[in-house]
Amino acid sequence: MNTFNDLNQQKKDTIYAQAHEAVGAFQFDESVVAVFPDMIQRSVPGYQTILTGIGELTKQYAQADSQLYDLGCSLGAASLTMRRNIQKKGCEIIAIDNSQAMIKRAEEYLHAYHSDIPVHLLCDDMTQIPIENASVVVINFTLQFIDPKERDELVKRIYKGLKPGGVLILSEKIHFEDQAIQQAIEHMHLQFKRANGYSELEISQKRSSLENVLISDTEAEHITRLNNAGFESAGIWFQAYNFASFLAIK
Ligand code: GEK
Repeated sequence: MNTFNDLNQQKKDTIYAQAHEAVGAFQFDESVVAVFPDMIQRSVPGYQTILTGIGELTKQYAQADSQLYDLGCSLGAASLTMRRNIQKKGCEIIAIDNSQAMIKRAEEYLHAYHSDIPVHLLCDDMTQIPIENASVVVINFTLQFIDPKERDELVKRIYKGLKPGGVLILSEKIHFEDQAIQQAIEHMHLQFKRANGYSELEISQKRSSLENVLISDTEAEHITRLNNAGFESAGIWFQAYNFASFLAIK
């Protein structure tokens, strides 16, 4: 059977391999879509483990006759793992991304596998769509791209749209208040990227392109936001360096 990676034939991310005269703000366009699985796996430590964990949490928390959301779905990796692990009847998945190029390619991935569980792919802004009758909501590395002023409201709407016992799984790049810890862990992440074949030029150009585009929060800011939204139980279930995944239970 084809895997998520085979389908994209592991096209290598070389977007920042050559010097750019001016590095523009990062965009999820055709060039990124073409190399996305390679890019995310070489840049985000623990990405595969998080996908496996999303599958396990789906087994535990998906409820019969409910909706599961994948907000900022990119190529639909989280939707695929949720779809494989749903064990209850009457579930459907709603996967949303505001990049038309991502949604187009996600459709190809999702149709390459047979399943009776419907996945509705929508090209839309995740801050604008209704969330209702939800048992599992996944935001895998996307809240960090949402305007910080809109984050509290979005998490509140997710809380309201969840059924009792439903969960939000939120994965994010985080930063640390303590500067020594921040430096040490950031260094480890840079080493991870170097070990995965990224050059100094690629690392520095990518960093410039993400400035003011990816705005991270601290662990405490995330937990406070989740608690303020109404989640009494919220904590980290996985962390690799400065990448963490939170579980919040309604
Ligand atoms: C994965 N979850 O592989 N509304 C909808 N989508 C958005 C918005 C928005 N307002 N802003 C950004 N995006 C995926 C990985 S990638 C993470 C998610 C990364 C989308 C954007 O188009 C992109 O596809 C995705 O969020 C972020 O599990 O590249 O680091």
